[in-house]
Amino acid sequence: MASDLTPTKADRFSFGLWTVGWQGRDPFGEVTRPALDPVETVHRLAELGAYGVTFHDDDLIPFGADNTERERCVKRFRAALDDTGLVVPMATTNLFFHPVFKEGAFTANDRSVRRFALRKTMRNIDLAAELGARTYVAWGGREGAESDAAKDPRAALDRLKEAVDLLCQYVRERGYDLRFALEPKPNEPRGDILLPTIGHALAFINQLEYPDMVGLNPEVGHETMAGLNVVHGYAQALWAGKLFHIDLNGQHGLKYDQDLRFGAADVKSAFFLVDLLEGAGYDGPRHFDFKPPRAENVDGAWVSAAACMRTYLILREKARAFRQDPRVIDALEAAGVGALSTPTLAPGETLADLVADPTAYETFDADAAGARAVNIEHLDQLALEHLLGVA
Ligand SMILES: [Mn+2]
Repeated sequence: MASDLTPTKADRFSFGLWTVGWQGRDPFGEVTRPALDPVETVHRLAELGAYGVTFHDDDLIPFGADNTERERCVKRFRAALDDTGLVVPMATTNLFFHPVFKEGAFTANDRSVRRFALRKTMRNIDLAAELGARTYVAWGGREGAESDAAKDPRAALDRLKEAVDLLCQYVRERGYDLRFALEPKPNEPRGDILLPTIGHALAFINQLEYPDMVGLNPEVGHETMAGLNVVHGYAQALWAGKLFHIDLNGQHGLKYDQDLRFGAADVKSAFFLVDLLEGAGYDGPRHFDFKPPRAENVDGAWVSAAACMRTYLILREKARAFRQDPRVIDALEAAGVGALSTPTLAPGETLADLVADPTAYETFDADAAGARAVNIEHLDQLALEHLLGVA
């Protein structure tokens, strides 16, 4: 079992430059760690067994850099990728840090800011495509408001749709093999953010000009911050064919965005999430969007990154063992879990047949059905015991 807990490129683990590179600045304190050179990050991630690295434009190229500086940054980064074999599966735009985005980016009331945000994004899409990325994430951290008087949400959604439609058009015209993944989040840094949950984002996609090009990048912590069931959210994105990319991390309930390492908070939910992803054959990157706690030094940050991958692999082992355990197979049968996959109408049966079927209603014994055993607790306890290592 030990060898299976060593990450390899086949496991498709990826990290953002901004994760291990987070210096620990928070609203109450200065940085606690030095800046990391992206080249060093690429080498360290490769040594730890990751297969991919992702970035915001500003993680790699300082905001406002001239073309010479830009070329230099990209050249060094590309050389590190070539040296290590690491790939860039995804890239994204920083549309939140600079004060220009303080009132929004694609949905700023100021039209010139919206135009700047679009151009900044297109510029990084060019680089993403050049580096082979297949997914472009859009997290609208500043696309929101603290005042319902100061932002017309319907106009904001119009402008957000306009932006995504234009970016899709750009990708099509350039011939890039790139899809967009929207990342929902309910709040922080704005008081309230547009597209706060997976469900809101799925509904938004239906209104777009090129809905096939747009899916989701759900994040464990963000759904938890909204008080929602993470596994259900990811499952609905899968069901809709929209799970283009994932952000794995940890979050204790409805608090500020904690960005803990994967599995550090709700480990049972993490277990069932890995079970879902592996069982559904999700073949995209296992991308970690977390922040090593501010109290850690640089070495501690790398311990935190390695632990994200190790925990995923442990949970993958646990999920496999759970699914293969004969007691679990019996318990699933006893709980009728598989029966839900049988359609409610019989093969060839019509709506009229259902309406005419007395056993479905007239003679159906609802009281007896109400008294049946559902056997959920035994099954759930088996999952917990697998997770606790006593199964
Ligand atoms: Mn994220």
